[in-house]
Amino acid sequence: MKTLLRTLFAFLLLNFLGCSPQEAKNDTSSQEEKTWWKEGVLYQIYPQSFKDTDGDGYGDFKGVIEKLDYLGSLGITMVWMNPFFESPMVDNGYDVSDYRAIHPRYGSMEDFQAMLDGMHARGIKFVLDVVVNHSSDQHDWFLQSRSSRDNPYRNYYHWWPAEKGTPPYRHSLFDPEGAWEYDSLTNAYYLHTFAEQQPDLNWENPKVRQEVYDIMKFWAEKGVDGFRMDAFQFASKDTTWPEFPEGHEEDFIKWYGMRPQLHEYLKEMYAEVIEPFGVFAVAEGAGSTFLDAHDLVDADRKELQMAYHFETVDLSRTPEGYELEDFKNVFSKWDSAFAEKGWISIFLSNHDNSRLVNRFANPSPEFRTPSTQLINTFLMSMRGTPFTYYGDEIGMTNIDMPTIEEYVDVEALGKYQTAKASGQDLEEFMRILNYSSRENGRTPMQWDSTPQAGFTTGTPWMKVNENYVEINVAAQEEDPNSILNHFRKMVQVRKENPALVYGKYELVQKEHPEIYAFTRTGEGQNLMVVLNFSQNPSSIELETLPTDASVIINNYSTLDVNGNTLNLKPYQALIFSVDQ
Ligand code: TEU
Repeated sequence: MKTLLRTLFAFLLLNFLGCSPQEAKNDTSSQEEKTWWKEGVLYQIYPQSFKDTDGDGYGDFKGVIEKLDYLGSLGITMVWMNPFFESPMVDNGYDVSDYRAIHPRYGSMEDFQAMLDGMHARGIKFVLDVVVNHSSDQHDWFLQSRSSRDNPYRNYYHWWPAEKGTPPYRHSLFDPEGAWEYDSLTNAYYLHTFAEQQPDLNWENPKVRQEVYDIMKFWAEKGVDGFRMDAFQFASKDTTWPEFPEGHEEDFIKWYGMRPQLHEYLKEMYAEVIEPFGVFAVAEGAGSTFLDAHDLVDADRKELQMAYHFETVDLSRTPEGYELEDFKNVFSKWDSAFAEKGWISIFLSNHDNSRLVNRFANPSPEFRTPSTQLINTFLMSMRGTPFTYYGDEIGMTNIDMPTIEEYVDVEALGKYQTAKASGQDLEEFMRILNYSSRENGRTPMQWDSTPQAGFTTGTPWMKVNENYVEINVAAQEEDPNSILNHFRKMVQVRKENPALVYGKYELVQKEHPEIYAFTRTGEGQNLMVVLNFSQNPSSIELETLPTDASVIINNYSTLDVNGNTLNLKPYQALIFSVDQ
């Protein structure tokens, strides 16, 4: 039902924009400027889980330095690293207490510089996570702000004096008690969209905005190439403080985020930082309409360069999984909307989600390899910059955490409290949490089959997945047909075939229940991508069939063509040139 409503909504919007999805797709004449961030492949590193070199159980910069050649060998061209700044770590670093200092667990500023230089030497650009919708409650700005009502930093945050009564209820994404927190020190409430230790910065205050630009300049001067703007849709909010309407948690952004001022702030940021430093910026979130998304990223807007939407990950939040039809619809719809103008990223997993394999592929031992290869083929074949998450290049899977006591994530704990307070079936809640929690995506990188997967010599901050003996980088290096080596091939294929970056996307046999087939045409190429999303063999009739000579990628060693029919093995993934 939800999907149906969304599809209807998107359809109405496209009409509102003056084009049907079909027209939008066909009109691809004037793509905007070609650039490195469109042509690149981004790899996301969750630093505390990547590689530990000092035995404290947390990944560090020296660990990334040790793995620079590995990163180079993947062929990726950008790294986005989750926050590593000074922080009390209530939300694993998304609660920053000093934006110019590095948390000691990751190393020093010299280590950071060495890591950055090492990436640059390998042609890899660096994208910094900028967490400025909120700071930590331990940031000096907040300590000052809460100290007295007339402190110069008071207006850096949103305060509600208690003599006005209780503030109108506002939903918080992490706190079951809502987004206003009472602080007895000045007898007032402060606003926090996320955890109570993450007070929202007041973007209406020009001083706050200048502080943010100065922080971005500080890092741009060190050589970072791009910024990922965390939770940025919430930076501009409705400060007439209306009551939060019940039942609207899901369209929270529509109610309280993405106010028109957001665009003014972004234009200001573009003029102050993005343009002068020649860096790029990607927003987490794309608003709630295509129009919003275009306003954020179209080149002539001079705001951001890219955005990512959540509709893909929203498809698969329960163990019941997703329907291929919905998957095709989401991607086709977004592609249509951006065929002419603007640019988006393509992502299927990140640190806020469970593992790619469990959500969009098939984790069973029999099918894990071909199905992960298939989903990575898909990721690298769409228009939009592919974002891949550490560990997905080897098919790391979810862990099993059936009881709440094992969880450390602030979001999981908050959701559990909400479920309990509202009398939900906790057994069912845990079944879904075990499948969907963010903890699944944060387990240590599985490097080899030595203890703790070669991640640390100490006790890892988060348990290593038991399957590391089987699923690890070292084992897959040895096997030319591994998920890892297929990933490498796909990165090369994307780099060598500009049609996969810029070409027009057209769905083929939309209604096929098992196969997702589409063409990518342009840049002098005419490519066909055929993916059997089923664990059973399937077939498709095509006008042009692949031959050994025209195949660009195949995750099996065989090709089965019979007359006009292409027969595919379970999770077989093919790309071939239609011209040859
Ligand atoms: O997430 C922002 C956000 O909108 C969250 O609701 C996110 O979708 C949710 O955590 C999914 O489980 C960003 C970061 O990516 C996240 O890790 C942080 O916890 C959050 O901001 C607060 O900084």
